[in-house]
Parts: sequence; C-alpha cells; structure tokens
Amino acid sequence: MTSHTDLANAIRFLSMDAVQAANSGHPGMPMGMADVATVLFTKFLKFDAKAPNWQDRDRFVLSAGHGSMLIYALLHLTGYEAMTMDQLKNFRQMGALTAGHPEYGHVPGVETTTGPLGQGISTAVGMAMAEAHLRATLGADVCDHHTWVIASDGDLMEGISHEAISLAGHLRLNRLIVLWDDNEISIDGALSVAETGDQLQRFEAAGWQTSRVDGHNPIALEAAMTAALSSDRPVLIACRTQIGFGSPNLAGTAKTHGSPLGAAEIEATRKALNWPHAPFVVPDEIVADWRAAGSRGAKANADWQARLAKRSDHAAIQDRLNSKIDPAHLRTLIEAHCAAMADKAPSLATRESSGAALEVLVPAFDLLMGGSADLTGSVNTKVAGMKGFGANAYQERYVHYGVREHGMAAAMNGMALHGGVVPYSGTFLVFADYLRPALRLGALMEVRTIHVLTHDSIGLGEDGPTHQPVETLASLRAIPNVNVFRPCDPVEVAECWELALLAPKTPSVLSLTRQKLAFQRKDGSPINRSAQGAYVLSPTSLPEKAVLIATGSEVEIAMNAQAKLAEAGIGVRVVSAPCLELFEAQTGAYQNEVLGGDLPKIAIEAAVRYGWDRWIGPAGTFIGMKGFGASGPYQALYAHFGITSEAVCAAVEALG
Ligand SMILES: Cc1ncc(C[n+]2csc(CCOP(=O)(O)OP(=O)(O)O)c2C)c(N)n1
Ligand SMILES: [Mg+2]
Repeated sequence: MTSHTDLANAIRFLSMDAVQAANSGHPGMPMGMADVATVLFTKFLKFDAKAPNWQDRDRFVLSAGHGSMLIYALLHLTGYEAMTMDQLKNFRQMGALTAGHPEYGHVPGVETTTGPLGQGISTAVGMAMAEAHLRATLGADVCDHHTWVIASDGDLMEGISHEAISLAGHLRLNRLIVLWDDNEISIDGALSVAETGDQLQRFEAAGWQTSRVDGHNPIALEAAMTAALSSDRPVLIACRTQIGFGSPNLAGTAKTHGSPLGAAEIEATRKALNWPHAPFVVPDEIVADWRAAGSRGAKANADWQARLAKRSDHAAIQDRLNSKIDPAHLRTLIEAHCAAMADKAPSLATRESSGAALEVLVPAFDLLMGGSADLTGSVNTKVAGMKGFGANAYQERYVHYGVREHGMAAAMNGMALHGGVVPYSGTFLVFADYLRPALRLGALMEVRTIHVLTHDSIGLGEDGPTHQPVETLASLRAIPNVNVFRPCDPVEVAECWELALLAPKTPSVLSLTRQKLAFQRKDGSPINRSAQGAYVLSPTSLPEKAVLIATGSEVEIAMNAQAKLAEAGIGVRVVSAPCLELFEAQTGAYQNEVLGGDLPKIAIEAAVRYGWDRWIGPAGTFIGMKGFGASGPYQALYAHFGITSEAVCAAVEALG
C-alpha cells in the first residue's frame, strides 16, 4: 500500500511540473490542499472515474478554481479516461482539457466552472438543494449523495459567500460540506492585511457546524470528514494548511500562489519531500492505488443502476434526472393556453401573463423549481398550490431565496448543473446587476436557468430611477449565450416561456412589465411566432413608409401609432421583436424580409439605444431613453420622456 504522503505528493508534483511547463498557473494551492484532497478522494467522495455522469455521484466543487491543477491531477490519477498525462503536460495550452481554470462541459469530472471566487461555493448550495429535493421526491434509492467543496480565503471574503452560507444554513443543507483552505495567505501576502474576522463564528451564526483541523494530518482530516457525514447542518471544516507545502524556500508565502516555483526550487522540493522521480513521472504502484480510489464507487454505481432498472418508472426517472422536457407536451399546453388567452384578450401586465403561463406549466412539469428573491407577489412566480421549499419540506418546489439575488442565481446554476430540476426565479430587472456574475457564468457553462425579471422600465412608475432599468437590457444582451426575451402580451409571454424551457444550453431572461398592456396576438399561438425572435405582428395594406420595431410594452405604442398614421393614409408595419438574440440567429433573408429591406426604421424601446443600431442602422430613429428615469405615475413618465405614439407619428412624418 502506498502511503498517504506518496499519494498526496503525486498531486503536488504533477501540479508543480504542469505549472512549470506552462510557465503559468497556481501551484501553491494544490500543494497545500493535496492532503485534504487525498483523504477526500480516497476515503469519502462517492464517484466512479469510469462513469463521470453517474447521476447519484457526490458532487465535488473546486471553488478556488485557480488551483485547477489540483482537480486535473486528481482526475488523471483516479483514472478519468480523458485526462491523460499529455493533457497535464499541455496545461493551459490552446485546445487542452486542462484550461487555466476548470470549465464545466470542457472536461468530464468538472462539475461547475470556477475561477471567479465565491461562485463555486454558492453554486454548490444549489446542487445540495437539488439533491435534497430529489431525495425527498424520488426517494433515497434514486438520489442520495453529498456535495463537497474546496474553498479558499478569497471564496469566503467575496460577498456572495454571505448569501450562499446564510441560505444553506437556513435550509439546513446537511449534505453540503465545505473544506476551507485556511492557509492565511492571499495574493497580497498575509491574509491579515485584509481579513481578521472569525470565519468559524460567521458560519456558526449562519447555522453551520464547524470544526478546525490540521490540513496536513490525514488522520485528523478523516475524523473531521467522518463527523461531517452525521451532521444535521451544513459543515465547514477549516483545514489549516501551508500554501506551497513542501517547497523549502517558498512554502507559506504568497509567492507560490500564482507563479511557477522555478526549476531549482522544484528540485529542492523533490529532495525535501523525497520524491526522486522525473517531471510528470508517477511510479506505477502509486498510480495503481490512485486508480483503486477511482473505482471505489463502481460497485455503488452498479448497485444504483440495478436498483433503478428494477423500477417500473425507470425510463421516466432517467428522463427526469436528465432534465428532459417533452416538447410535444409543452406545445400542446402552450397552444391551448394561448387560444384561451386569445378568446378573452385580457389586458394584463406581462408579469401577470407570466404568472398565468406558470399556472399551466408548473403543475404539468414536476421538474420546475420556482422562487423569488423576496418579491414573490411582485414577480408572479408562485402559482396556486406551490409551497415553500425548506428544512422539513424539501419536497416542495418554491424557494424563498430571501434578498439574495446573487446567491440565488448561483444556486440556480447549481440546480441546473445537478440536473433533475429546471430552476426559474424572479426579481426586478434593475437588480440583474446584483446577479450578473452568476448569470454570466451560467451562460458560459451553457445551463438552463430562467430569470423572471420584472418592472422592466420607467413603466414601473413611482419607485423612480433607482428601480427603473435603462441600460440593463443592453447589458444583458451583451452577454453571449443569454436569450433576453421581452414579450408584449400573454401569447408572446407563453411563447417565450416555451422557448426558454426548450433551451437546455442557454439561460433565459424574461423582461416583464409591472403595468398592464393591451392584448395583441389575436391569432393565439398555432405556431410559436416568437421563435424567430422578431416577426411582422401587423402589416399594412397602405403604401409603406417605414417600419416600426418594438419590444414588450412599447409594442402597444407602435400599434397605436400605426392606427393613427393609417387614418392619415400613411402605411407602416409593426414588427414585434421579443428576442433579438433569436432574430440574430435567423437567415439574412428572413431578417431583411421582416425589416422591410431599405425602408426607414424606427425602433421603440423604453431603454437606451445601445445595440439597436444593429437593426435600425446609424440613420435609424430610436425612441427610448437617453438617461435615467424619474419618479411619477408611469403615464406621465412616458409622456415626459417622449415615448408615445404621437412621438412615433411625428418621427414617421419627419421622414418626409
Ligand atoms: C472574484 C475574483 N476576484 C479576484 C480574483 C483574482 N484572484 C485569484 S485567487 C485570489 C485570492 C487568492 O487568495 P486565496 O483565495 O486565499 O487563495 P490562495 O492564494 O490561498 O490559494 C484572487 C484575488 C478572482 N479569481 N475572482
Ligand atoms: Mg489563501
């Protein structure tokens, strides 16, 4: 049997060697946490290296993503097929699996993308929430695992950690175990230059169980992790470590954080740790013991597969764990809902229309898990019969996230990554800024999260400019792989929900109004017209002078302008553009057809112009906001800022 020390040293030297070869990277953290990771992976983590996607595996999150060589070394040593030694030798090179920071979807075994400190630990909270929910609803024979996190000082200093920790403590997520790399070092040097708080007290105050342990003592680590398994609360284990452990001249210093140790110091470390092997060479017997750790979970996996195969609902459970949504079933529901809406043609705020769509969708799809950041009544995310998810109620599907937008969005990423649930949740659009880093990471990871962001313009009225987004739509549209939907009526809202649910690799934002809007789509939704992003909502039979392009609440203004202009014999078409990203994805021919070729264009959106030139050209007219809004009744604000059908008519007439 290889000693613990040799197993851990294999991680240390692979990390040092890879960082040295790349001449870039972070050796200190993997060297410091090698003992902790060795105990976790050889004795506790439930995983099967040959089956990285086994749904009942423990989740391991390397929140301190800068220490990426730690996970790459572990994946290699435990026998993940894709993580060959060549990949380690090509650390941080173009096309290698061993990207600078661990990226979800890029390499099997990486459960979430990390690097922006604080995101990993907060994403892990969502994974533990999904696990608790599935265990409560599908049974422990289907879902029964832990979520383990390695977090650094930086993870715990980031504000998002406060939201994540207090949410996890409140929810009593006792399957969540955080191993804190308590090395008292960050980039600027001693942690004490910036942080003197007591983390253990902080976690305890949030309802966690805590312990302190020597992070280089495998026996103590094993005891602490064993104790964690029987906790009734989430667990923090403060692992006191030395960054760069083993390096005779640099251990314990910030110099090991983010640069290669240098050939001479690596040689000295080989001597100090009694590791006489060449770079990237790990003796066979050490590899064999690591591989044994990698197949420790194979039997548990086989047992789980056998248990599942015996169940009569086997196929349905697999679909559920894979977060599958039946598109035909969804279409039937949306079509019927839209037909009913078109019959009544109600004037609803789009947030209300979204609530109405959810009344149909939530009962039909068990995997939908809703919530809100303390704005449930305003964002219409809770439908009849939904109850609060929480300790003693993990079977419920509505999460009261509290005023924790950032933690909420990160948890939603974690739920989506875990699988088995599709998370949606709401807050005000202006507070997208409070969750943007998690949304951006979700977009990068290609997860399906649905953000219901309401009160989406000056149309919210009296709450004033602090609450009135003007630049937010443009800023969200700037994030790659986010679909920003701004539907105009109950039919478009339902269509956008359908599109969001059918986009397993794309986060969606639904930008919705507080104020009521006129009904538009009298055709219902025999086909999803929003699917192409923009379409001619209302053509004209008059000689055509211009094209009006509007989104959401401003579609009504465009329609009113069209009617007024028609009285004067002037023809304009109205294009509704509920999703510019989907419109961008259409053929040039379709875009040209919708936008009327060379006809002059006028866009109307109660937000800033930024980004609209793509569609209206620099010579196009934009009717919207030029700066921040103001406090007052919304009708007065629309008049004050000149976003009216009269202004649209005047702009058309001014075309000469
Ligand atoms: C949000 C965010 N801010 C800044 C950074 C840059 N950064 C990377 S690691 C780090 C802090 C290093 O200290 P610690 O977290 O204790 O890691 P250690 O040096 O102990 O490995 C910083 C500021 C980052 N990755 N994410
Ligand atoms: Mg540190």
